Amino acid sequence: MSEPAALARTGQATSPASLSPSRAMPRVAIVGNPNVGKSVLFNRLTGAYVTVSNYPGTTVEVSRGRGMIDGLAVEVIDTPGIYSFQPISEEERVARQILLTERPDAVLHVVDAKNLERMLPLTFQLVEANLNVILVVNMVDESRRLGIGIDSKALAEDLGVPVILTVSTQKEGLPELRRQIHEACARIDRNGLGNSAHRS
Ligand SMILES: Nc1nc2c(ncn2[C@@H]2O[C@H](COP(=O)(O)OP(=O)(O)O)[C@@H](O)[C@H]2O)c(=O)[nH]1
Ligand SMILES: [Mg+2]
Repeated sequence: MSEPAALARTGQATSPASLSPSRAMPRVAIVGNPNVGKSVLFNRLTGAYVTVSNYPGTTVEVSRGRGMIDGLAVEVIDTPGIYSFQPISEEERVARQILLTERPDAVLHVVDAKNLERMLPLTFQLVEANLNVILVVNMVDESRRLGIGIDSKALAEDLGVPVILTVSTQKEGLPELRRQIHEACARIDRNGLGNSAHRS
């Protein structure tokens, strides 16, 4: 088989398969615990042009794809599942590497609505790392069934980041999430020095 990582790094903007790591395109990273719906969301946000490759020097697989978010072409990265931003496992090291070296314009922290409290410490860690976090509270179909109510407005105020309730499998909440991603990516100065200051 051909080497997808090499393809992804050719940087030829004309080739649909080339998802160059340059800043030419806004970048959106999906992070969170295993089994919260990251890959379902990744598939919802990306189209046919997806590459899966081992992160350099590791056996950890990372998927990258291109998505059109309300008319804006973005690169979307599905990062390996992590429990903490302090790296213990190889997956956590790779996820941290991606977030710190690729400085995504938006970081979608996907959490399971049924276990929200247990997952919020990671949200705090990501915010502390100065990342442009959007909290995606997924699987609200299941939390509803359990009678768990989630006040996304209050949560957004407490955290200081946008909070979107979703059922990724049914596309519920995705129009609002797209709006938030578009806003996060559109406000980045493409000609400037990147996005390091957007949480100041
Ligand atoms: N009920 C429900 N199941 C979901 C939702 N999102 C994802 N899932 C399911 O949760 C499982 C894990 O999803 P996946 O995207 O592989 O999680 P990942 O490990 O975070 O990438 C799969 O069986 C999905 O179909 C959701 O919003 N509601
Ligand atoms: Mg996955």
